[in-house]
Amino acid sequence: MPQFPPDLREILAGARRVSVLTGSGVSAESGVPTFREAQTGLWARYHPEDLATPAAFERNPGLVWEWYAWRQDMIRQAQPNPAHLALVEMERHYPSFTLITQNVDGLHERAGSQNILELHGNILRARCVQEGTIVASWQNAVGGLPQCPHCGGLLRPDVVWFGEALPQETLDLAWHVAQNCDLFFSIGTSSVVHPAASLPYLALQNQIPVVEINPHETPLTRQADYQLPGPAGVVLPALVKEVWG
Ligand code: BV8
Repeated sequence: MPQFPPDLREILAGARRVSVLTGSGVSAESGVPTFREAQTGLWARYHPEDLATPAAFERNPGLVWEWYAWRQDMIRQAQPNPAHLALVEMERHYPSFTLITQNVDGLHERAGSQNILELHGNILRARCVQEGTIVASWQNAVGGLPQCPHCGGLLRPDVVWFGEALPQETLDLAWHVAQNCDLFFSIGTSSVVHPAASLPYLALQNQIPVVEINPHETPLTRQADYQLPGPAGVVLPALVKEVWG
């Protein structure tokens, strides 16, 4: 059972408005490889930054769809883990709780979290390249690529690729809650992908306590007020138990 700094318990118990930023480390214990690890086996020769881009899709939509189909299958078989469930429990204890996620796996929603901001979209949805329609299920054209059920056009994964703008309304809301909360968590993210990675710094600039949960150091670690080393699936349930029994 991890030991927590005594004052952290008071801060958690006394907080009213909590903002949480999660990255793929939160889904690691569900068996979903983190973004940097997602390159195993078949995909070892590619970098995510080379596949998750408009240029890659333009160049070879079949290859990009193969990668996403591989990830979708994995995610459909995955279950929310104790980290996701602890965040659902935490949300119940605070009058205001916003879960800002970089993850595209939908596991926070499946776990039961309510107030979620999906900064980078959702891999289980697709979007029509021609008309922008969002679909949750689709067929492939005969021997071809995922096809829009409305216009027959090409579908793409409904995620934000490198070089693409994040959904502005969602990002604006994330900016707002990062600066207007009384406690900010950064959990399971390498803190290198922007603009998401800048959110904890906004909290720090507003003298809001920042807690990082990650088994490894990140660029945020030295500036965070608290760094709880360990897997989110162990640390978060222990934190919830420590504060709320
Ligand atoms: C944009 C969806 C502009 C797709 C993803 C400023 C500075 C530097 C660079 C930039 C900048 N501004 C923009 C950029 C460029 C770029 C960027 O940040 N590049 C990086 C690589 C340097 N950003 C962009 O391109 C963004 N767009 O800025 O557009 C613009 C504006 C207007 C008009 C046009 C354009 C878009 C970024 C979004 C990219 N899409 N995902 C898909 O999933 O296929 S990003 C992808 O990587 C993930 O979604 C995630 O957000 C991101 C980072 O991954 P992490 O979640 O952190 O995962 P990672 O594997 O890196 O780390 C896992 C962590 O978990 C580790 O720390 C590990 O220790 C920890 N861990 C492991 N196990 C556990 C654990 N933690 C807890 N418990 C465990 N058990």
